[in-house]
Amino acid sequence: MKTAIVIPTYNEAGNIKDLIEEIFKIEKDLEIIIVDDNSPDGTEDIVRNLANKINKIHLIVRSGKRSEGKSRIDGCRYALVKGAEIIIEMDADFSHNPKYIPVFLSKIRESDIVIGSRCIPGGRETGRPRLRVLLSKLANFYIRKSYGIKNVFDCTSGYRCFRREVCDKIKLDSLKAEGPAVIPEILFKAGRLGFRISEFPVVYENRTKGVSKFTLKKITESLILPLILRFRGIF
Ligand SMILES: Nc1nc2c(ncn2[C@@H]2O[C@H](COP(=O)(O)OP(=O)(O)O)[C@@H](O)[C@H]2O)c(=O)[nH]1
Ligand SMILES: [Mg+2]
Repeated sequence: MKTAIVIPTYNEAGNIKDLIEEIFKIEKDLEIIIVDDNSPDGTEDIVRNLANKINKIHLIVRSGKRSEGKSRIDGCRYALVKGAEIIIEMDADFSHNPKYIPVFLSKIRESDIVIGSRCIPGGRETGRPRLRVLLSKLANFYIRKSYGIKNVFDCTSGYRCFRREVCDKIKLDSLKAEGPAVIPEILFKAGRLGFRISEFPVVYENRTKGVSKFTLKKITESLILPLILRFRGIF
């Protein structure tokens, strides 16, 4: 396995098959790791059927407490064990257009982390309610300031690409976040370790199938985690 794409899923039955097909249309030379949190809508069965036919598709089914953050980490851990050199992280709902995959693969040659950024010229979110976009911008601003991240504008983008050394060195077991707060947590740690981080503009499109699992609890954790880490002396 050279390049792996890690996709966390929860109730993405309407999206996952189309997304996997679309990814392989764009780039054949990669493996896809789906980390499903025991979705009640049958996402798991759809992926298992595909994985039985195509050995480049891998399914991890988690049990117990649902966690988007731990799912992302489990996916990266699996990719490392399988020997992936490059790991791309993306969502299942087509917010992250697979057309950008070749751009990640080209830009990662000169970086350790490449971020698909909504917060630099040319990048943005479309189709989302204005309030959600505003909330996401404010949260990103606050998280960036509270972690003291200076050289990255979109700290909460879950559409990004790493070299395996990044996942090796940040010690995945030490990450605290349960939800998407793990995204800036990883970035902060990688920045502190001196990894080279770059961004290029992407347009996020709002999902057309399935529903968002974004909750007040997730945003609260994203806002509080930097303070907890600071309090514990982690930075
Ligand atoms: N495994 C797993 N994936 C999740 C969970 N919550 C959300 N996801 C996935 O994480 C990605 C982002 O979630 P989404 O609902 O689109 O959040 P939004 O884009 O912030 O509205 C999607 O691929 C979801 O299916 C969870 O609890 N477990
Ligand atoms: Mg989404």
